[in-house]
Amino acid sequence: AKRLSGKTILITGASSGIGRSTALEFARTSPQNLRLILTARREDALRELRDQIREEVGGGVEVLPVKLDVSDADAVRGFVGNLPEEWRDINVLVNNAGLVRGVDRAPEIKEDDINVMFATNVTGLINMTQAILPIFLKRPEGGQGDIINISSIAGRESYPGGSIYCASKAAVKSFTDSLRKELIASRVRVISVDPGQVETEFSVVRFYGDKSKADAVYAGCTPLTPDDIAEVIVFTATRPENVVVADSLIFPNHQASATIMHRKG
Ligand code: NDP
Ligand code: 8X3
Repeated sequence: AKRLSGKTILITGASSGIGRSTALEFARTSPQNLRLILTARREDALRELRDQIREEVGGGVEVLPVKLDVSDADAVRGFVGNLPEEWRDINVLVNNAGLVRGVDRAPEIKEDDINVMFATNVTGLINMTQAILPIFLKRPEGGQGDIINISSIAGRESYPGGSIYCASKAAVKSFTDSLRKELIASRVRVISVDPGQVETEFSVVRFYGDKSKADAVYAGCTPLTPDDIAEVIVFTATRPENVVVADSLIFPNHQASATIMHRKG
């Protein structure tokens, strides 16, 4: 908690799932003297989360909900300039916003799904990083701050029906690895957190809102909860300054690869 004191944390995709849990976990870990900038397209959900954080930990954590579509390059470019002055000194960027759409295989993959996945998961994440990094680079010793990118097992191992999503997460992995090398002369920490199966709205989004198809993904399994991943994210951000948890792969106990799951019954 001491290591987070006075810091400003920016989380993308904080309206649901892993991003939402991460906001709560930061607040619980450092209930005094913390600022959270919570962003997503659904502003109502962000305001509800702000109220929940206030109720749980009190006023020691200040929360600023900001509507932001990471796939809107102009919005991302103007993002920092539109923040109130006292919120601009960001220390930790959690690039979590992301999504999967469909299970189609080439040549049937929908053009719109391809574009949305790349615009959000890849270009959105890169644009966010470029928008925030100048803030980090103004600090001493060549720059300071944490960039925590949420990739996936899908970025390490591709599977049929997931080619575009997997390619997008592999792109996140390559970008993250390059960035860590580019920033080697700074004190900026570049961190990759790669979850396996986590039950969130992820599969509901994948099946365009069809909850029964989403539920079937987790049949006979005990998936990770978003809180499980939030704990890892906050762990990486609370290590001593010289410790970089560069890369973590987190599975539920029944999972051993993108496609190898042990299902009960
Ligand atoms: P959820 O669908 O529950 O949450 C996704 C979040 O991303 C939402 O808050 C959503 O907010 C936000 N988001 C989506 N598109 C945009 C956009 N264009 N601009 C801003 N925010 C956006 O899924 P998860 O919590 O599971 O997903 C979080 C991250 O974790 C993603 O990057 C995902 O790829 C990754 N991941 C998930 C795994 C899983 O099994 N669930 C496994 C491995 C990685 P809103 O709709 O309000 O904009
Ligand atoms: C989500 C994990 O394997 O369902 O990133 O695509 S997977």
